[in-house]
Amino acid sequence: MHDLDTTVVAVATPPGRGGIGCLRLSGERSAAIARTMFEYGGKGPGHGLDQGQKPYFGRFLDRDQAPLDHGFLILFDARHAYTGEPTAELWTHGSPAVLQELMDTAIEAGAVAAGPGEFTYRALRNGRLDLARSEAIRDLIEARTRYQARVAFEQAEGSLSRRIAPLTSSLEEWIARGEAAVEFVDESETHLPAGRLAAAIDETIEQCNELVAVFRTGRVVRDGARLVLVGRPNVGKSSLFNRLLERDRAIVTEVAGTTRDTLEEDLVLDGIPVRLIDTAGLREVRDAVEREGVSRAQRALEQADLVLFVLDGSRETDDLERATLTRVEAEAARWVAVVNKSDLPPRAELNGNLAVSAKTGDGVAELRALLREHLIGGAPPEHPVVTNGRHAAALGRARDTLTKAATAVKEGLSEEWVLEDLKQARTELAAITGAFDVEDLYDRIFSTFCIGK
Ligand SMILES: Nc1nc2c(ncn2[C@@H]2O[C@H](COP(=O)(O)OP(=O)(O)OP(=O)(O)O)[C@@H](O)[C@H]2O)c(=O)[nH]1
Ligand SMILES: [Mg+2]
Repeated sequence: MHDLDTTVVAVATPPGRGGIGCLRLSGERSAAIARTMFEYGGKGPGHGLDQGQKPYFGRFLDRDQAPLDHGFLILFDARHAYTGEPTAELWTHGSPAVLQELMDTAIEAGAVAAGPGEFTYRALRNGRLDLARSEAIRDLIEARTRYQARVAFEQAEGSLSRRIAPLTSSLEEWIARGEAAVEFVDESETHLPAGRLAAAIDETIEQCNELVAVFRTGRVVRDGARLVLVGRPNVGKSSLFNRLLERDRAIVTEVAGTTRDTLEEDLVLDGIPVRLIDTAGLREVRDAVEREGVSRAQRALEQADLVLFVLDGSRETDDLERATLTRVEAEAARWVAVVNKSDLPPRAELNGNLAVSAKTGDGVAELRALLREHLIGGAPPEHPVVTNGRHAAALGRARDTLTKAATAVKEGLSEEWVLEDLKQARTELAAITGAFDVEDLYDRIFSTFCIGK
């Protein structure tokens, strides 16, 4: 991959049949190759076409120059193309046979089959996108919900890159000053003003911290969350599971201990993909099956992004329930309680918890809102700009290195020391947007793209 001198070709539309399919070429020879495969106005291949980004309607020709399909050819010059190099798009009918034949024809004419993400990689190398924005394009393609798509789109438009840029440029400036200070060590006016440097570092640390904190919810937006229903037997976990899924998935009976295994289903909660997990009621076990069920529930509890602790409002709280709560408090990363069976006369204290009825559906809309709030904060004030673990990890490392630098400044250590840390922090931040040429990083990232993008 990554020989930029070639002209690459790929089918950009997904595999399978559809109304329309698109074959895309990028590279210096893309127009020349596309012209040999296209006949416009019955005047022979390539006649009368210019690079004007307008669609020409005509016939696509196969390897033997026989007409195979009709459709549109669009030629883009480098300035107007996604990849920043001459591009041709062939819009055919969405027939895998036609697309395959045209792909082979293009290859015979000198194009090379594109690897995953190769078009976006070219866009990056030609300065059309930075790395964070390229990754956002991948996230946009992979988005399962409108909310995810919107967050990814904002990042593709540069929402994260705009936050990183001032941090890197402030570091650059201090690095330049630091280098001057080291170089002209005898000239006192080049010494770094420790107070201002310390303030600048602290400010950058704070910004990194803010962005790392965003990732706590940002991660959930991009990758989804594990939401686990936990509680003592018979409180209505499976009933709530079914209610949230809006279908009759789990077995519900009046017998305590109905659910024995964990059950997992996907659910979209106001745009956030959620893996919803029903578990066996936590209790003293009587046999091996129950023991396994309870230990699976326990594991699910530990791995949850959020635990929904279900109580039964129609029964007095007892020791078992208190023991279950203690367990949830100790082991769940985050949890929220809900009191079920609000349609029955209440016996237990609500203690400010939300009351719902899995039976009638009362309070379930409020429950959804509550869960969303616990997963990604309240009504979306601003979309999270950090949703990608790679970015969060780099920000965390930059912050840690800057913390070292701040200590060095405060302890009056030599400028060389501070400089090393500043440079390392800059490298970490720059790797987010790919401002440095890091081939192996590119390889890792672009291999996760689909072909044709
Ligand atoms: N009145 C009323 N009954 C409910 C409600 N939710 C559940 N139930 C009943 O409570 C009993 C237990 O419900 P399940 O959903 O099986 O409870 P569970 O917590 O999954 O129980 P285990 O799987 O045994 O741990 C059933 O008889 C349900 O019909 C509710 O909101 N109101
Ligand atoms: Mg159950």
